[in-house]
Amino acid sequence: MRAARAASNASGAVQALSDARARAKQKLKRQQVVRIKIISMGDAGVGKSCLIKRYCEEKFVQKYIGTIGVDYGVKSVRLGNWDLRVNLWDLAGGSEYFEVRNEFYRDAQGCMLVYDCTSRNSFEALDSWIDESARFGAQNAIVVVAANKVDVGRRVVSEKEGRQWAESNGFLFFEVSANSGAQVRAMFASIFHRVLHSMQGVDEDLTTAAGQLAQTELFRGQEGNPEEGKARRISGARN
Ligand SMILES: Nc1nc2c(ncn2[C@@H]2O[C@H](COP(=O)(O)OP(=O)(O)OP(=O)(O)O)[C@@H](O)[C@H]2O)c(=O)[nH]1
Ligand SMILES: [Mg+2]
Repeated sequence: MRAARAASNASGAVQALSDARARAKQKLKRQQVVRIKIISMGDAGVGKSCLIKRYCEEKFVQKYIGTIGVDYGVKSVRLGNWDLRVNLWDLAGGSEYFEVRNEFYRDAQGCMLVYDCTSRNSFEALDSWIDESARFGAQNAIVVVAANKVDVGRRVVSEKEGRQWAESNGFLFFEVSANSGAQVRAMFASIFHRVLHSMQGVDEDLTTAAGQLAQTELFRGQEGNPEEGKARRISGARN
C-alpha cells in the first residue's frame, strides 16, 4: 500500500517536472528575438520617411522635413512565438548626404527602394541607387520597389512601367501611398518574409508566420500582388 502511494507520488512529481519543463521551453520560445536590418533609399522627397512613419505610427505628415543624413528606428513585429526586431535605417536621399549614408549600407538584408510616381527623375534614378548601395555593401539585400504617392492624380510613371523595371531586375514591386496607407503594410510584410526566407538558420515556423502575415496584408490591401512570388538580391540584378 505504502509502495503504491510512493510510486503514485513519484509519477506525479515526474509529471509536474515535465509540465514545468514544457512551460519553460514555451517561455523561451516566446522570448526568441530575431533582428533584421532594413534600409530605405531613393531620391530626396520621394516619401521614404513618410512610408516608415505610416508603417510604424500610422501617421502621415504633409510637411516636408528632409532627413538629415540618416534616421534610425526599431519596430517590433510579433510573429507567432517570435519577436521580429526590424532595425530601420532611413537614409537621406539628397546628394549632399552621400558620405553619411555610405556608412550605413553594409550588411543590409532588406531594402525599400522608393520613387515618386509623379516624378520621372526619381524613377530614372533607381539604377544609380542600386549601384550606390551595391558599391557600399548592400549587394545581398532583398529589394522591394515602392512606387509612392499613388494617391496623387497626376502621375507621370505608369504602374506598367514601374512594374516592368522592377520585374526586369527581379525585384518585388508595390504601388503604395504613405498618405492613404495603401499597400504599405503589405509591402513591409512581404519584405520581412523574403528577408527571413533568405536567412540561414531561421526557424521554419517564423518564416511561415511571416509568409502568412504577408498574405493577410495582401488580401487586406485588396486584390493581391502578382509580384509576391519574386525576390532577388541586389547583386543578382547587376549581372
Ligand atoms: N501626396 C502624397 N505625398 C506624400 C506621400 N509620401 C510622402 N509625401 C510627401 O512628400 C514629401 C517628402 O516626404 P519624405 O518622406 O520626407 O521624403 P524622403 O524620401 O524621406 O526625403 P529625404 O529625407 O529628403 O530623402 C512630404 O511633403 C510628404 O508629405 C504620399 O504617399 N502621397
Ligand atoms: Mg526622409
